[in-house]
Amino acid sequence: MIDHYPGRQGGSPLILPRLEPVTWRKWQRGAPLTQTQHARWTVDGFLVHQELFTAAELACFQEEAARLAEDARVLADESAITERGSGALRSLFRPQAHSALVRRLMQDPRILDIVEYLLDSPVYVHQSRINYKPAFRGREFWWHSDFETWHHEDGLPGMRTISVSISLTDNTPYNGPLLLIPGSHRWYVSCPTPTPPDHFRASLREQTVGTPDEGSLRRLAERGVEAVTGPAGLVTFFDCNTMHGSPGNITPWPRSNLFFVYNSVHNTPEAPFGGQPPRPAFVAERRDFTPLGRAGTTTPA
Ligand code: 6CS
Ligand code: FE
Repeated sequence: MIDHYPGRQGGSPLILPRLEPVTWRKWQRGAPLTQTQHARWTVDGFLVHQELFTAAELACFQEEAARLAEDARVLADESAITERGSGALRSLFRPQAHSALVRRLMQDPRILDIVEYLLDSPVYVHQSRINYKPAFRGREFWWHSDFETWHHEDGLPGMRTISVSISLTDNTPYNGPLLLIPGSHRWYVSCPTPTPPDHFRASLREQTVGTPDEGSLRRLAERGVEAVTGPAGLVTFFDCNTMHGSPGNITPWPRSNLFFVYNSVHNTPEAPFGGQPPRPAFVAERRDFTPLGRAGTTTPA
């Protein structure tokens, strides 16, 4: 098993060029996104879509996220991750296991059409989560490339995966908005620290392994950093390798986002490249790669 993106083996940090295309399909008339959006995706590694959903739909998503956060059965599940110190709900992984609405939303054609176009492939959900980033208690997510983790801890071989984040609350400059580094998706930052056993138990609360060194971050951030701010309902598509993070939230207003991670069916997980056993199913799908939407079954199980 050749590892084109080595890391987690000690030594010093490395910055290597991305091997896969960013966009697997050129823009053409009839594409589900504008030529400008397609160009922005290619150059920056992310794009922010306004008004993909109606205000009524957004209200349903918000109610569902609040219902899940108050369901004792859900909170007792291993997929509910709490904040260090306060015990407030930080993330709920695989919310579709508890919600028919989330199961429908994750295969909504308004999202799928764009993802399938950019990846030029049928897709399935590798991971999903609601990051609640609660008022006063929401702690930071340090800078990282999701791909670096999904490669070393879940075994995704290549970069053919897109995250879609639906903001369920207003994302202001103050309540811990998603920060993205434009253009960073084109470079793979190899992080030397070896993967500790059962690492996800700590990393989902605070990630300290698989995070880039400050020198690499300075180089990647030469074009600056972009904060995704705007009213609830923003939909941010970002490449699996776009460097991102978010500050803590000490304001009275939560910053909750619903994420779906769509992986190409041509990029299914192998043995984790970091040498540890695979992470559990609530964090990484390893069994059912049935394509979503029109490419696969049309109704959720
Ligand atoms: O380890 C993971 O898969 C998760 N960790 C972060 C910080 N982002 C991606 C994902 O939610
Ligand atoms: Fe992330």
